[in-house]
Amino acid sequence: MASIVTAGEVMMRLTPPEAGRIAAADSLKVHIGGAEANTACALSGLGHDVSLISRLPEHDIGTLAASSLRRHGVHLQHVSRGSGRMGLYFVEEGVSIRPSQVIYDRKPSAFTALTEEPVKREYVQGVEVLHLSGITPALSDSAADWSLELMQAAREEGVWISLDINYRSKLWSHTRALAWVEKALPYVDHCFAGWKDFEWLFGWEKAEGDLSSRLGAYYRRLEEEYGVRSAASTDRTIHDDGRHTLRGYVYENGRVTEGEGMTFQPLDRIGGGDAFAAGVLHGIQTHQSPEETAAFAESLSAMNHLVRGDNASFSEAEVQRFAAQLNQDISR
Ligand code: KDG
Repeated sequence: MASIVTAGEVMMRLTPPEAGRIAAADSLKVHIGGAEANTACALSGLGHDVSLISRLPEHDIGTLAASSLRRHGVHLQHVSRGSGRMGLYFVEEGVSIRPSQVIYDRKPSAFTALTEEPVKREYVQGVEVLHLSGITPALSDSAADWSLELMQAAREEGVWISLDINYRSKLWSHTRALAWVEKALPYVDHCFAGWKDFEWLFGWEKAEGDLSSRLGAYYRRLEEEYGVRSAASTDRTIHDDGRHTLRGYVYENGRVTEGEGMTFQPLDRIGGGDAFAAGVLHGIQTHQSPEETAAFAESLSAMNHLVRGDNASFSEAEVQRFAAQLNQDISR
């Protein structure tokens, strides 16, 4: 299994119980999340040796977050403690036709203070994979520079770099995001990006054909223009009965593989993309075929959707049992 490092802000999510309104809440359920931390938890469950680079507040809320990550087996030797707050976000869950609502309350966090310091070379020494997301550079100018510095250090150490573009329009403007992504991509070996990123963030003209052909055209452009040799995406269809179909796409050696797709009734969709990313990274690092990688990542993401909270960890055997069980049910 690979030694992997991820970097990002650990967040505390606060949710009114039973799909209640935030404005009328008298209690809030606590979950620990953060896109990169979520991927770290999932990778650790699969047996990888995973460390997180982050900073948590000195006070007890930081201790709570640290113990949640520790329970998932994520190593915290690069998680310092310091002044600054815990990044919070409030979620009002969507129900039926009522959309969900997210309110961020995260500045100035202990993590953004960390990004004002130089990157430590030891973060990336002796590791095989660095995984980042576009959320970190969105947090501040220093975080944007720090993320590039981290990638530069990783590149110099011969580390394989994965970036999940994870564009959050609530956190930064389209112009800032695109400028950063264009600087980052030359460092990147593997990119997670959806068709919306290509068509809306990059502003590329919509390619011809079905989604697989369209993504193929975008992935090839990513490779030609930025040297990014592998990529993956998810696409989600929401059915009238509330079930979701999640389909993964994996690009390797110039070829797009479309997953079979997985249909399920989600309990909690936050963090589903981070689990998909973990499944793809696992597939690549364990030399699975693109077909196996897509199927594995779809299953892991589906399982994450069936647990309340941003992250969950499952062993490889659990994911395989889940997929086998589903196939058996379908063929009966
Ligand atoms: O992908 C899930 C994340 O969005 C969530 O855990 C919180 O990192 C987070 C963010 O910034 O939205």
